[in-house]
Amino acid sequence: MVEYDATTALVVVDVQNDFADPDGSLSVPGAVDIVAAVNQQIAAAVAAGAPCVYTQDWHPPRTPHFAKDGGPWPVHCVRDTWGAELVSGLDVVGPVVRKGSGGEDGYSGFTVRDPRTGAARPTELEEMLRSNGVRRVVVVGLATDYCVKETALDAARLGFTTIVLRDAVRAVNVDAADGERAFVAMAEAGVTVS
Ligand code: VGL
Ligand code: ZN
Repeated sequence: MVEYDATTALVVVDVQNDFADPDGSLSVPGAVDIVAAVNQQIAAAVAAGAPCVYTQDWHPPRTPHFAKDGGPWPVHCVRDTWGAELVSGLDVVGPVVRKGSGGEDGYSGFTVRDPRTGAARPTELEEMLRSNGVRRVVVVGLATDYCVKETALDAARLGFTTIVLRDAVRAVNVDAADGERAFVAMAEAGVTVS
């Protein structure tokens, strides 16, 4: 069990219908099973006075992120649709950072990337954490091999002590080993995978 305190933030990544619901358009295998584990972490964080922040993939109807517009993914998490909503069973007790709303590839909660030029731009997440005195970040949610990985790598790069909880994340696994590879990549970058 992770110890939370006021300098630790829980970052809940993309626990949205399109990823977490079996009827979602980019349904992540086993994702429904993590909601209870994520809520447990939220309760522990709240009890210790640790801030909880949520990210939300928030795409326009057309973006080079989607296969129909030249990208890799089925249409998912289109802004203001059911698929983009955080799952109804998730305890939402803090601010939500939306990413990808300008058509960017929004994998990390900390930075979004223009899919054509590759140019990166920060979201409000880092400033939100720093202004609250956060030095340590616990990352949970979806998906291990994309947004969880990129968010954790960015957190470590930005100097936060970073922890990812295996029991509270799940992978898309386009290739069956992608989730495990993501854990290795995160660990190599100094993230504690526990
Ligand atoms: C994600 C693929 C495309 C994620 C977002 O939240 O991990 N994956 N967009
Ligand atoms: Zn997306």
